[in-house]
Amino acid sequence: MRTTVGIIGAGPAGLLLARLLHNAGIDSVVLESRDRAYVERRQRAGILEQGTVDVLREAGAGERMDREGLRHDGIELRFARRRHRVDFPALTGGRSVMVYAQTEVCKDLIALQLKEGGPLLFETEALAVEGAETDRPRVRFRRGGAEEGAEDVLECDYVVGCDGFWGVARSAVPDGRTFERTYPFGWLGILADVAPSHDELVYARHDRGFALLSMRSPSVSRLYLQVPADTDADSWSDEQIWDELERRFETDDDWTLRRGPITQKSVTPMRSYVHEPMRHGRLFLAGDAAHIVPPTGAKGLNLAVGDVVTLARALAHRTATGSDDLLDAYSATCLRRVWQAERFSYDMTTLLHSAPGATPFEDRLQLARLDRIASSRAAETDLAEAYTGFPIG
Ligand code: FAS
Ligand code: PHB
Repeated sequence: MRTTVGIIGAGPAGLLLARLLHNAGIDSVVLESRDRAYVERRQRAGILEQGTVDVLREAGAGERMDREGLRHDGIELRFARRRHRVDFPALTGGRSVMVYAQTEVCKDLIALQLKEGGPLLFETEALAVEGAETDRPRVRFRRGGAEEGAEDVLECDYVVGCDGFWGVARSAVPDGRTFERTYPFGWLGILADVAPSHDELVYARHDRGFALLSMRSPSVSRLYLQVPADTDADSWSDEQIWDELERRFETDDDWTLRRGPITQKSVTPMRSYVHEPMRHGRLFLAGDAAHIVPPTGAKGLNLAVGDVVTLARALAHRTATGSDDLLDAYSATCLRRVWQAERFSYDMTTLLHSAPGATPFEDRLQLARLDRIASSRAAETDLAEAYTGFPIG
């Protein structure tokens, strides 16, 4: 098989890249190890920055998002029974975010790809990237169901690793540098068939631990609880989960948490991770294949979008002008934005989670930082600008 751009992984990074390349008249092939149903059902991110919303619209993939997505103009910070709303448009000159789940973004991009785009091969596992230093890099892969050993090769001009944190592409970048922080806690996340108890997201800092109220639609709530990293989701009964959420969202007014049937629960580990560089010869890394952020800043999906927008522009520029300038600048351009998102996600995580062994002094510092955000327009603006999204390079 032969193509211009070989893309490993049909998560949001790989699917959006294929779409942007298609719109630029550049052919690509996407290899995805899982089946379509799995990719479309995998619960992950829920918040789209303004920049991501604009990119999906421009790429012709925003129609259902605009119909079913929920535009949010703010979030609520909750601490010490206090409530403080952060008004995004007022603090950022009009920017907001969209509640539209990653599952839905992937469904929309898959439908477009299968209708208009190049080959999207599900149940096709990439085994290795070879020849990244040459001008004919290859991806060795195995089709689903192929008997042991039956391998195939995709020959390309460029290969892009959009294969997430556990993918194969990153291992084809020799002597990379990695920067990592793991956290001694994770998130117990639930989906519940009950109308959200608030019309915007609520980030709660509580002595018992962090809690987040989010949503998937006017009738489906998505909520998270900070739990020890090694927690088994099934060790929490549904009642225990609702009781604990109620405690952590407590306020001085009569706000109440609606309960309902929990349809899904899982524990997500928390990690900050960056791999430098994001390019080796004709191999490029994008999204979780190169960097991971804890979800407290709602940055994961949006960073992946920023990477592939930058890469698609560079490949289109190369095709149009023959110049490698933007390709050569790809890694540095993305890493500048990645480190801002790492910083913000780390700050939000340490601001809102109670670290095991934290001293009363550290607890007071967290409350003082939150009080500062609630009483200083400068501090609030910094959070609003970061949350609604750093500019795509
Ligand atoms: P993805 O991991 O989404 O996609 C990579 C794809 O590559 C997958 O489909 C995988 O099957 C495929 N693949 C892997 N190896 C392959 C191989 N060898 N051959 C072929 N295909 C291969 N972000 C938030 O903002 N909020 C959240 O609540 C949130 N929750 C998350 C929960 C979890 C459990 C995880 C892991 C991430 C979460 N994130 C969240 C971050 C998330 O949104 C990621 O940033 C986003 O999925 C990144 O997209 P991709 O880079 O496309 O990687
Ligand atoms: C989600 O809706 O899944 C979500 C929202 C905001 C976050 C993390 C997850 O910070």
